[in-house]
Amino acid sequence: MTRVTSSLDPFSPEFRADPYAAYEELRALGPVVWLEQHDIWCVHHYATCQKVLSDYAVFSNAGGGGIGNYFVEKPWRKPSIILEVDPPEHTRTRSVMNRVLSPRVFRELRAGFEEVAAGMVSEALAKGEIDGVWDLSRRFPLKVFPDSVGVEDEGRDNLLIYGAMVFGAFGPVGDWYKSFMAEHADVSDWIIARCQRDRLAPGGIGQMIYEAADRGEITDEEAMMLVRTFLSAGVDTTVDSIGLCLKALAERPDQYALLRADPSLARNAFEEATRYDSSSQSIFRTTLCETEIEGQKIGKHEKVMSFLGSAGRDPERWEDPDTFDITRKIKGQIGYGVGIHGCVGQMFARLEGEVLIRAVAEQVERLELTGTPEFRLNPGLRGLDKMPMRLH
Ligand code: OVM
Repeated sequence: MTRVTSSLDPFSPEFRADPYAAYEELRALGPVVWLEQHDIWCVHHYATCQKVLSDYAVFSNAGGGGIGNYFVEKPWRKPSIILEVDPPEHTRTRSVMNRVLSPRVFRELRAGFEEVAAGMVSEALAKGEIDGVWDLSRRFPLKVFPDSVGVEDEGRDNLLIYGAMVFGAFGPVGDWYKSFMAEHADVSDWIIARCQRDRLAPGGIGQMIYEAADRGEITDEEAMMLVRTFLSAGVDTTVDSIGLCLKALAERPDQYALLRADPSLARNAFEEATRYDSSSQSIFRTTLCETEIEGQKIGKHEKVMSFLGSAGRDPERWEDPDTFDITRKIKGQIGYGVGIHGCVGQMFARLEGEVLIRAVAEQVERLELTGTPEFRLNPGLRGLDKMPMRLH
């Protein structure tokens, strides 16, 4: 069987301007496509994404979460000990994280999050004319997330810069990325310093990771690395998800009216936004051996890009996939990934998203976009840089 190839480049400005048109094109080509611009495979249907992401014995994470292939090239930083490892190593670190991120922790965090969200939304409302990114979707996670982990106040912008480095490294290393890394070389040091035991506030989630080290479940070095995971993947992701949810709501006044009438729809609205326009559009696996997907032979140590963003729009799985419907029965969306590597912080993200969106719904009569939202150009995440809006 000859392989199906495409010249689409998922990292190009054109693709990123409208990924959903490109996904439709890819889905029409068949279940597995070779992207000749990058010499990688991709899958873009719900069923094949699910299959690839669930089969960790063949589709490994040890080759790196981005396009870089750690089986042939050196990683830009020490690989993550949870994202970029396979079982059995993964099982141990993941269970430490799962135990720390318990339902009880989120129950305890909720009231504080609600208070912060209410305050930020009322300040934004008083301003009237806002940047939805700066005043809401960036401001809220950048406060509550480091507060919860136990990272000090000073210099928190470094979290956004580091997130941009980490997710930027998921894409091909181009000029933008090289200059960005050179400009921010010291940010990694800032982050690693904040991952140390004595820098993390008592009672926070960071300290809870070190308590697992005290119990002998992991080493101190591993605890440091797991805190690094929080500071790598915990901020930009939620900033972008909340921003995209606000954008979807602002673009669909009918949907916002439903939410305004019943703010308890906030959690479902955020879940639907994660299907409709996830901040994580793609994630990579690397084959450990020769294999086959839907009849397509794939060699050993090849990269496979799973388009989560396309899985969310697959008409074989979703009715009216291109319609943003906050009342949709949304079980099973894979915007957080799926399988053993499915986002470990997803309950954190859902809590942040629900609480902020709900606070908006409770206070704001109507959202009005006053300019075109601008996307930022990070290869690993989809999100906004600017969203001029008026709150009524
Ligand atoms: C990590 C990490 C970094 C980026 C993304 C991610 C999607 C994890 O450091 O563990 O998960």
